[in-house]
Amino acid sequence: MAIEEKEIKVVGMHCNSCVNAVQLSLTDVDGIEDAKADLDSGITKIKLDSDKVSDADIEEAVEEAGFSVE
Ligand SMILES: [Cu+2]
Repeated sequence: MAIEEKEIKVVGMHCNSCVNAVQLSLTDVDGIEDAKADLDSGITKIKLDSDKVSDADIEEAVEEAGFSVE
């Protein structure tokens, strides 16, 4: 277990439903404990277990919600 905080930039969010969709999709990933996305900046803070979650997992979850990582 290696809990870590990571920051990514999500592109394409335009309202609070988008923010929720991104956050839900991320916290759905096994090993991601928390995700907080900021609507204006796109900056998304993720608390994760780096033994379980790779950058590719994060990108995949964001893309599943319909957005992309910059
Ligand atoms: Cu929206």
